[in-house]
Amino acid sequence: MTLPFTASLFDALDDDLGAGPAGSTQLRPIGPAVQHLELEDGAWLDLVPGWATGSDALFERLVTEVPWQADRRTMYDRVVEVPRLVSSYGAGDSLPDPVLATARDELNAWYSGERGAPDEQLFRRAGLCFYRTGDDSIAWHGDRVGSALGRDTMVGILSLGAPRTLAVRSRRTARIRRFPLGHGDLLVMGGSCQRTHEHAIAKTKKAAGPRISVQFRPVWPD
Ligand SMILES: O=C(O)CCC(=O)C(=O)O
Repeated sequence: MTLPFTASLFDALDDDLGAGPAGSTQLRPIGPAVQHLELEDGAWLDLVPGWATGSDALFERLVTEVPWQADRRTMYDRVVEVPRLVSSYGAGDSLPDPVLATARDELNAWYSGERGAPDEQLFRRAGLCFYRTGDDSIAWHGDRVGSALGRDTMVGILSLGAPRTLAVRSRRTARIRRFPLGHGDLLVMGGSCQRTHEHAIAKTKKAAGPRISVQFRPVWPD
């Protein structure tokens, strides 16, 4: 797959941040860098800007090696085409790159240790989404488990490639908060977020290069 993506376009930005050797992804310790934000009604977000550094090569491997497929999902009782590509990995599946397994393990170590997250909320599945241009997007939604099963759950998102804005909207107050996610940024949605809030990546007319979102989720019963 050929993309308008220049290697080292983003990693050059890491230089000032003391990143590791060129070409190897490093994950910063979450604790000293995490910004915690309480939203309405028991929802919260954690943000770690620049969590993964040196990720250009990882991005390129994912673009070319992941078996991307068209995305469809049920929204408002209809199955609709979602303009982006996806790939899913269940519990026990190997992830498409060892860096992603390390990322999942580091997230689980932090959230089970420092934050005392129960085992059932730890990350065991992963979904990858590929936004090819600013025309690719996902409409407002809460993740099915949180919305349909009425459970608190965590969803961890590692954003790679071109920056895109993830918007989070309270279902009760309609307040919208916008989080620009850049190359290597981590955002974790937790508490009631999937039930009491919705999130979306809107289309953008600003030139947007390709972006991959890696989402880590727990496993819940259907
Ligand atoms: O692209 C993102 O970071 C968010 C994706 C998302 O909300 C979803 O696939 O459910």
